[in-house]
Amino acid sequence: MSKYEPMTRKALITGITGQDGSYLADFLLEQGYEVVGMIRRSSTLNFERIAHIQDKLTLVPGDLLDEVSMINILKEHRPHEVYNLAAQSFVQTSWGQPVLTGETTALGVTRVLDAIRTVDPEIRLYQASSSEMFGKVQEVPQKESTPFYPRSPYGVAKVYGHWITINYRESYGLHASSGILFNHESPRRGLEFVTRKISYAVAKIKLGLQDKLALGNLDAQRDWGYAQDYVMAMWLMLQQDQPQDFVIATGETHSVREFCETAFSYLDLDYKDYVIMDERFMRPAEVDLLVGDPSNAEKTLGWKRKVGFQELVSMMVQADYDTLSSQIK
Ligand code: NAP
Ligand code: G4F
Repeated sequence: MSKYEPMTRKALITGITGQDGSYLADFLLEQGYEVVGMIRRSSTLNFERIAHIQDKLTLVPGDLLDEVSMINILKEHRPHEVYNLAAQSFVQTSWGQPVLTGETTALGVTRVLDAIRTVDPEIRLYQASSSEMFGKVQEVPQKESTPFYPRSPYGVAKVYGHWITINYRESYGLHASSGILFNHESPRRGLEFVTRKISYAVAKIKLGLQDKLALGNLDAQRDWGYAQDYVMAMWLMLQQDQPQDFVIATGETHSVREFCETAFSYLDLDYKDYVIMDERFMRPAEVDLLVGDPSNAEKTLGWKRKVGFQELVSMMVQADYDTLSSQIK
């Protein structure tokens, strides 16, 4: 552990209303941090994931598209650590909204970095890089040195965010690190991502609320971990003396078909009776196989995932089943 121990530690999280932002906020509060969350203006509140801790957070308006808002937040709240988790994070949407994805997921990182450089270059930054940068993989398993070959506007934007973080680190000496996180899921995962789409559908089918589940490519393989395990790695990176980039993964890969099999069988159903193929969910370019090598993070950070594939799937199906059951009572 580093000697870096400010008296009252304060962290700013962008993307606090998202899956990872909410788990990271839980974790940092438990560590005794004062947590500031940047939220973008919307006509309706979407605080479902942080409702249980809302009174412990300082929520401030801002947007990755607007550097002025970030400069003002940094000036007013003076965090020691910034976790940049905000992004247009859904790969499929990135083909329909490539410019917005670039503005947010790519240039948004420059705005965060530059706001830090301008206001206080001592602030430590975590940047949410992604295994989607490996795309058409050049090596199996993927590690920190594996070349990138992104296959979506989202993946391309993340490569930009990754390299601009390295560039600001090397140009200005910022303590800025990227976590190359492989897919991580939870009961708080957005309903459009395939794991939650499946777990939610399985629960609905079991309860007689849905007949079929329409999916795209069942053969894609992903290295799926549990989001709560992964946010700890983000924090560990910022506690190191030297900034560095790390792959965070389980080291195992499973197909979408296998996820279906496991999720349906958890509630004694056979996925073959319910899953149908739908062209609308196929992608213009697919990432066929992702599997990460987390050995550097395990050795250097002392990080290790706790939850495995079977436990993750069961947890997600059970959570959706419990929620839906209580709603129909
Ligand atoms: P998520 O649930 O989709 O959350 C994204 C967050 O970004 C939301 O809070 C969203 O706010 C916010 N946001 C979007 N556009 C913004 C803007 N212009 N200004 C400010 N905030 C904005 O994503 P996640 O799964 O938690 O992922 C967190 C980060 O890790 C993302 O950068 C993602 O790309 C990256 N990542 C995720 C995974 C994964 O498997 N989950 C893997 C690798 C990397 P609203 O609530 O207002 O929409
Ligand atoms: O769940 P997904 O949408 O996640 P994807 O594309 O792997 O991206 C996620 O992980 C990235 C890390 O590698 C993050 F950076 C990113 O922000 C996001 O969190 O799709 C997973 C796989 C894909 O191969 C997709 O083609 O599932 C396949 N799939 C098959 N049917 C489907 C569906 N995906 C979705 N969303 N919906 C389907 O019906």
